[in-house]
Amino acid sequence: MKIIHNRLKAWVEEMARMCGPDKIIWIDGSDTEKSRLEKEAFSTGEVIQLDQNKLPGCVYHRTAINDVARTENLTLICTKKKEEAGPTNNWMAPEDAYKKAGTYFKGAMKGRKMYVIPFSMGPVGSPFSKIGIELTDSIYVVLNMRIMTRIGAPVLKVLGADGEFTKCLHSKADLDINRRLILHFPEDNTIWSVGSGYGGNVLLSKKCLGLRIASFLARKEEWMAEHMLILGIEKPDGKIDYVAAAFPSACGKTNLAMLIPPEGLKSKGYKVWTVGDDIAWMRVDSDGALWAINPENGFFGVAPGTNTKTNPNAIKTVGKNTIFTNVLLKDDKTVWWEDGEGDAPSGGTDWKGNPWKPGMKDKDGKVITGAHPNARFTAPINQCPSLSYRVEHHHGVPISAIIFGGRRAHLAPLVYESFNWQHGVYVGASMASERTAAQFGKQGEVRRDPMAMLPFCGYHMGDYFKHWLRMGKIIKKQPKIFHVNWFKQNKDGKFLWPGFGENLRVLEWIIDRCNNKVDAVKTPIGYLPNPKDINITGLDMPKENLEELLKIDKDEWLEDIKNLGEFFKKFDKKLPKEIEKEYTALKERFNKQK
Ligand code: OXD
Ligand code: MN
Repeated sequence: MKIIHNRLKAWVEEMARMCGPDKIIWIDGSDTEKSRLEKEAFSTGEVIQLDQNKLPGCVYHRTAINDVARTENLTLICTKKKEEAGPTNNWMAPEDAYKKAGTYFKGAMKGRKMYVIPFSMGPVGSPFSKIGIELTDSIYVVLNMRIMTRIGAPVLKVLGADGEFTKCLHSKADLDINRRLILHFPEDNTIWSVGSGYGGNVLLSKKCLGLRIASFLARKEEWMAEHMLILGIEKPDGKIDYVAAAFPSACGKTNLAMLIPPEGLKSKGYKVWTVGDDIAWMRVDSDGALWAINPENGFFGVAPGTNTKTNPNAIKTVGKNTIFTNVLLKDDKTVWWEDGEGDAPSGGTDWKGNPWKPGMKDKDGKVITGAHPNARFTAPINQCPSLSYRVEHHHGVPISAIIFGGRRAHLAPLVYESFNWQHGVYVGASMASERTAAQFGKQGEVRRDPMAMLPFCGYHMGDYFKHWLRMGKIIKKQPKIFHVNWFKQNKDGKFLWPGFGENLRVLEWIIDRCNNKVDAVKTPIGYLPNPKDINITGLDMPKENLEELLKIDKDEWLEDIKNLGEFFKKFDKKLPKEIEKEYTALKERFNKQK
């Protein structure tokens, strides 16, 4: 490949001098290149080929045992001023960070190849898109980036001789957790990741560029980079409304993004179209509306828990051309994971590479799972049966509603609508989720996670709230803002709402509100549905559940508001006065209530 971009060439050479690879290989994105890389990875065992009849184009990979999830404590924002990163990010001065990581990168690629991956976030050449170049010593990373982004020669062509790009450097180095760092230099448009091989730390397009660097650029350039899925809801009359929804990790975003309408709604003609499951980049277009693209081109989804009941479209999506990471490898060279398809196989090799049988226990009597709870599939978006026809559209889709959500056993009702944009920003800022058994920490503990961006905002969250408020002034046709909670429980700890495909019934109300089709009840927290307006026909759910789901408990809310107040104190003077105002107003609305 002839490289005409001198700045790019010089940067690659400089990084190569530091990392010392034996060879530099420019990735063109072709199929021949893919076969060559796979063959090499099969020969070293980095990647294992699966049964090509049952799982055509699929491969398997195991990460190191201590390298199975994002490491937030080793993830840093490196801005000149500490204040710019804010109280919710880890920070290091750029000079110190480059120096420290530089010692880990030094010679780290000796005996290895350095792959240069040009990638586009968003459709190639779209005015919504950004270009990144990732340098890596991992074939696994190259194969993943092929699926997760649009890569290779067409991207370099758009970049031209002088285009802007995010400089992304990755090396597995020695996979030593004590020499692992995920560094973001937003002021330099640069990411350095060293010492890890886990997707969220090393597919630098995803959380690193897609959210942390992008959120920083978005503030500067007046757009929004959000941790949101995007889906289209087609009504029987053929009109499609698009929504963008933010949920903290482990709240079922991928399932919602690929939702299949329940039979009753499907037969009426409802359809759901998937645009994205994790990241939305949104801009105000010339019509004054907010338009969103999915900057990614694939899914990096959690495998355990994914089955034909929870997410049939995901199961269809991962049937070919998919990379499975840290799941159970069956003896017949297919894969399985807990709460997946069918019963556990009689045996196989677990995610650690050990022989496995169902029911095996460790020395403390704990069941050994075949797949790691954070095992993943990497699958091309165009294999999703519910794929929206607009994914390659350069301006994406117009957003009618923004939805925030969390996992709350009590407190938050099934759904409510904010009074206006400013109140909606407050609702997003007050988002929280309770820890599940799958997460580290005390179960049931409330974790505040504004807009689901706490681990992903590349700058001070107080300034981020300000940016949201400012965007409200720029967007002429503002989407309405909602909050949902699929996880409310009764006194016996049973879920009140069936969830999954049935969530479309709630989305239906949301879309009706956006199109001024239904009234709502004004409450201290926002507008709630009249119970009759949530369509529950054909749903096997006691009627009282809906009442319970729409109930607001004043004491619970006042308690939660206190907890939120403590959280907001973190932002000190940077908490916008508009958010403070909304906080006080909510308290007053409750206190005025008899
Ligand atoms: C993810 C996450 O992996 O949000 O998408 O943690
Ligand atoms: Mn995510």
